Amino acid sequence: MPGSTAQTNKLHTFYSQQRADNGFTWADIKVNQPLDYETVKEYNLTIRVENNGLQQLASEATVFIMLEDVNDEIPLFTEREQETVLEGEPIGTKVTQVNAIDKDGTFPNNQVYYYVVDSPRNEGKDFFEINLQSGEVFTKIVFDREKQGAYALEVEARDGAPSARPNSGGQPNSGE
Ligand SMILES: [Ca+2]
Ligand SMILES: [Ca+2]
Ligand SMILES: [Ca+2]
Repeated sequence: MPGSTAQTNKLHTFYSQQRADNGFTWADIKVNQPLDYETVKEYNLTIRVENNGLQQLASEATVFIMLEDVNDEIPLFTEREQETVLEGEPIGTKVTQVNAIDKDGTFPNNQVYYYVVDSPRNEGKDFFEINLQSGEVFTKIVFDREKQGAYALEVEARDGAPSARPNSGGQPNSGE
């Protein structure tokens, strides 16, 4: 019986199917569509049984369904930014702090770790380092503006558990 909210099956997320087995009648509860923990975490279904007798009898029961979070959300950076650092500043000067958000509902699926992308295309990879947990970016060299005036640095955010997304090969989700 659909209720008035998504939690109580307003959207017909679940349906029941009658099945006869060994002289008993079973009601299988099935899903019509994939469930998403980040949208609805638990459901509350009312099941009604009726007989076909002369005198109609009915009874109702409530079934609670709790979803378990899987790691299906990717950490996403909240902004792209441009920062400046003065030439001649000592090594270890903080340049900026980047931030990524992972919308998964539970730890460690929503834990974010930060990395400097280790690719030859990443111009700034030898000149900056990033704090794994905080996303703070520090200098690794003393800059000389006369040598080069600007660097592009690519950073990556990974989450804390193997991905539940298709074709992920058991690696965490990552975003750049
Ligand atoms: Ca999800
Ligand atoms: Ca999830
Ligand atoms: Ca995640």
